[in-house]
Amino acid sequence: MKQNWWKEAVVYQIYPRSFCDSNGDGIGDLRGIISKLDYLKDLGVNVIWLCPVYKSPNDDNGYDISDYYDIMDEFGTLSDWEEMLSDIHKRGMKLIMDLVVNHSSDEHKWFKESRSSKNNEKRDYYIWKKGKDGREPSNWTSFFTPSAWEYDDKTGEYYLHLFSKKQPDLNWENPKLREEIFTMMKWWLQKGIDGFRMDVINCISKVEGYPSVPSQDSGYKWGGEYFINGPRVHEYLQEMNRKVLSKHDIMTVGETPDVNVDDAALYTAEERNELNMVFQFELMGIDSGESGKWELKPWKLTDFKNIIKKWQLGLENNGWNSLFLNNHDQPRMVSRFGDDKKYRNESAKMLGTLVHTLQGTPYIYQGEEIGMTNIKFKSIEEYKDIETINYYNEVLKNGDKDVNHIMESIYSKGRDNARTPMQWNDEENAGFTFGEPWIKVNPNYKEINVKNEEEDKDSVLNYYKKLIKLRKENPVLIYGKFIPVMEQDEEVFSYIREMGNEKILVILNFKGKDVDFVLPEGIKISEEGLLISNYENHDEKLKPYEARVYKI
Ligand code: ISL
Ligand code: CA
Repeated sequence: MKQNWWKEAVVYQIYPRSFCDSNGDGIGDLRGIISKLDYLKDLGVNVIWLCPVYKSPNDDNGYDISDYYDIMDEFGTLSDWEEMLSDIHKRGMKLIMDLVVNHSSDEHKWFKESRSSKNNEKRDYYIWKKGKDGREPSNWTSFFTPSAWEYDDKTGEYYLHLFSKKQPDLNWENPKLREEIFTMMKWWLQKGIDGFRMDVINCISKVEGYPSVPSQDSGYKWGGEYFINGPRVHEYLQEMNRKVLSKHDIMTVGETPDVNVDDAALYTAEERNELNMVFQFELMGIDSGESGKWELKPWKLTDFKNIIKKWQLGLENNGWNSLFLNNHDQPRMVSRFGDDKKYRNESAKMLGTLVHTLQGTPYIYQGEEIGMTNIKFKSIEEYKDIETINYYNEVLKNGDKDVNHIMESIYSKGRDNARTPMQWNDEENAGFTFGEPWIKVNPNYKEINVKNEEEDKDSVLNYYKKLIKLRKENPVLIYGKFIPVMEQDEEVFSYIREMGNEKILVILNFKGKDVDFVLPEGIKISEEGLLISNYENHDEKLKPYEARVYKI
């Protein structure tokens, strides 16, 4: 298998608004990040993925960009950004920026021109359509709002927005718009960045005419079949690669909701000259019901294992996997897939062991490395995320659920779970800010914080440092073949990683109780072969959430 630096890297995702506030306005910023680069270097990460820091009205916390060439006021200045990049490079780390080009903010100058008149030269930078019978051009729902179309009475037409109405979709059919995007990407690459994470990049091509989803009623319907992995998406990405990406030794990861393994191979197979890897959300959907993430559904370990096996084998020699169980849109993994009460320490370590012993590039989301957990705010007023607030208001308006039911979904799946401030120490506001934080700090910061965990040899943090080091020292964990074992076991996830005559066996107990496990025949384990574990001593049984990694 071809070796690349981005296959061997461990990536750390920073959500800047919640990472570290340097000036007391309660909002994280670039100078705050600069002050924590030694912490990241010491953790052992190689690449930082920085969520959007461009100018934005923050309708969707920076995923609504009003100027791609400047830094959001709350985060600092372009010279702060340049100092941060140089400090990152000085420490031998790399920086990838978040590229949000499926849509811009409605406050972007392009949109202001586009909406000003039908014959403005930038009209077709966005997607405008007449209504039909006094209604939206099609019955698509958006990710965040009932309709994906917003009426603009200035010119009497609707514009498309797959997300909030302040996030109008850019029209990738327009070659002039594509050139504008490529020019902007080159400008950032000239500044020395090391790649991009590309926001919902598989949504940029829509089916001609934006047709309605066939339906008997007048309600809004999910139209993903008309804009996910659309007709020209690969053409656009190959053009982007030819004109921009191929000229640099960079890393690219596409965020591609709803892709399956076969689609993913089309985006990431090396000879396709598109992207290096994608984020898939099949695993992230395992506990969602038919109607989507807010419908809570129990999950089975065998389903969890089968999804991972499918992606490990599906992209072997045919692309590359990204590996994550957390990000700024997902609940905290220890609360979702582990136990954030009795066995928080053990289950956070066990889940971290999974992510760092599979084939692919591991992504650590800020706070995951200290076992941060979900949050339960007392009232909806304390929630900040537009997706959550829109959901709450929509469901309340439709009256089909009571408030407690709605709050249960928000506690379990709301994105603010991942956006409470990073917990640095046990001082006020967890050392995140000396001002009033933009969102409440999780009250468990008193015991869950970087300072405590740096001083505790058995902390999640110190385990993560060992995990990252283990991966560096064992290329078989990066490049080795994935071979599942004990596949039908509903309690234990176990697999072998093999490369040449190197063999490593991983055993993970996903349950909060002692479980038996029977090794496949022919496999012998020994204490001297043990590479890492979240328990000191090892019996025949596995202890609650016990993880073991053996050389065999
Ligand atoms: O958030 C989700 C589920 O709760 C996802 O559906 C998510 O909205 C989708 O994967 C797209 O996410 C990306 O684009 C959004 C932005 O809100 C997310 O933060 C970003 O990760 C629009 O830019
Ligand atoms: Ca600040």
